Amino acid sequence: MRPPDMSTKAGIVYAPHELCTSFDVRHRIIVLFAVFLLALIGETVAMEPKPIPVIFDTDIGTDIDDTWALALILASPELDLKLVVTDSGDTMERARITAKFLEASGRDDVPIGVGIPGGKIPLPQAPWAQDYNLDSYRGEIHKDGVGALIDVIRRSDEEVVLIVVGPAPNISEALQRDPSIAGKARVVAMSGSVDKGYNSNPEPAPEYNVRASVAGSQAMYGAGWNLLIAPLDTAGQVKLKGELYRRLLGSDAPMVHALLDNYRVWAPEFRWGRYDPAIESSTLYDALAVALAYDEALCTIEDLKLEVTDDGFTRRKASGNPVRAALGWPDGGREAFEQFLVERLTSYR
Ligand SMILES: [Ca+2]
Repeated sequence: MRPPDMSTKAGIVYAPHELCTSFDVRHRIIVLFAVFLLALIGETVAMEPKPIPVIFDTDIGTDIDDTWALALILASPELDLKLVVTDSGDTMERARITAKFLEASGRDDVPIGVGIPGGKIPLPQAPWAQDYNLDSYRGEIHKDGVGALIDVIRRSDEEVVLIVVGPAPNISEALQRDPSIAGKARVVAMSGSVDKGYNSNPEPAPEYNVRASVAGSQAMYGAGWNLLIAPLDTAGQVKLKGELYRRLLGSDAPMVHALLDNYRVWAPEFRWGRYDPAIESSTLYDALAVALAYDEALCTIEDLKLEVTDDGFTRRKASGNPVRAALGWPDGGREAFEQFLVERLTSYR
């Protein structure tokens, strides 16, 4: 008498689990291997960092560098662009330029918010978008851009990064309407001039974004959130020329085409400097703020206390606001960033 759960084979007694055929064994190995592979894939996916939700607050249309910055956001898988809000001057016209550029780049799903309109500011880029009908834009257009900005921050489960590359009246208005946003967002801004001015001048200057809205900047610097600035000290040195710029000229990427078309229309209209789109870019101040939103190792960053003065300077002062500032480049850092920028833009489809 043998236990009921046992079998015999050629006179030998086997327990049921020992009766597996070679097919069963292979099957088990395949299943185990599949489970292992799935676990590996799962781990790889889990290791991929989630894109950072960002809002782009921009005075696109005046200086061309905002368009380069927007292009870098689109070409950065590290970032998830939730909203573009236009800031200062004719914000509706700026929304039209934004919409045409996003559509040309295949991203007309991105919502656009029209910011608080201000006084007359030249828009040398406007002729590029004069034939564009904003009603034809596929994505949402929010007439209250500040309200849309607040909504994105409020609804986000994660910290939102505000990339601010223009004067900041929208930001001060948003902080007034809902001061709690300062606890749910951090800011990376092209803003200020700490130890260097324009063109690497050893004397700091009232930087345009600060000077154009001193009250807005004072509110942004004083909000108590994590503020990282890309001041003229570093952002004012980014410019593409030579072989790097020629790579852009030779690119067949639709976004690069739209960018260079913009640049060619803008250059003869821009009154504050002369640039030749055939040989080099203009100074690309705003692009650095975008990249710093996901890679702070690009620059040497210092913790400072800064005061925004009524005449638009950002001066060191013991009682000033705590600000993190990208004050310098590591050795070869600027050149590496310029190369990175071109690689990102030309490989984006
Ligand atoms: Ca700008």
